[in-house]
Amino acid sequence: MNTFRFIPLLVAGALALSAVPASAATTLDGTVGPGFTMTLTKGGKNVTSLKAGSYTFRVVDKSAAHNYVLTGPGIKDKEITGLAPVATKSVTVTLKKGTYMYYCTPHKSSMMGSFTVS
Ligand SMILES: [Cu+2]
Repeated sequence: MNTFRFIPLLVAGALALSAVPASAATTLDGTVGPGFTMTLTKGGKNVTSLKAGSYTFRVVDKSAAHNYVLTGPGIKDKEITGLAPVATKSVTVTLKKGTYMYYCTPHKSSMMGSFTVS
């Protein structure tokens, strides 16, 4: 076997792999308020199931009466947007297999949703 022909192939292969970052996060869109509603969508569709991996939650909080909290495997009641300010925030997290829930703390019984990760 000709070693000098093989080496350029290895280099080309390494470059091709490094061109695709393993940590590329998928963006999910969340909204909360101004009424007693909250959503989580991906490409305009309600999120009910996802593949495990890295996701950026981009949350638009339209009310000072609500917050947007995410909880599930590896994530314990993470507040993405808080109660006081009306704000838009992006948080990148790693989702593992299991069931996640998003909710508003003061209105958890009515303002919540869930999705599964496989
Ligand atoms: Cu609320």
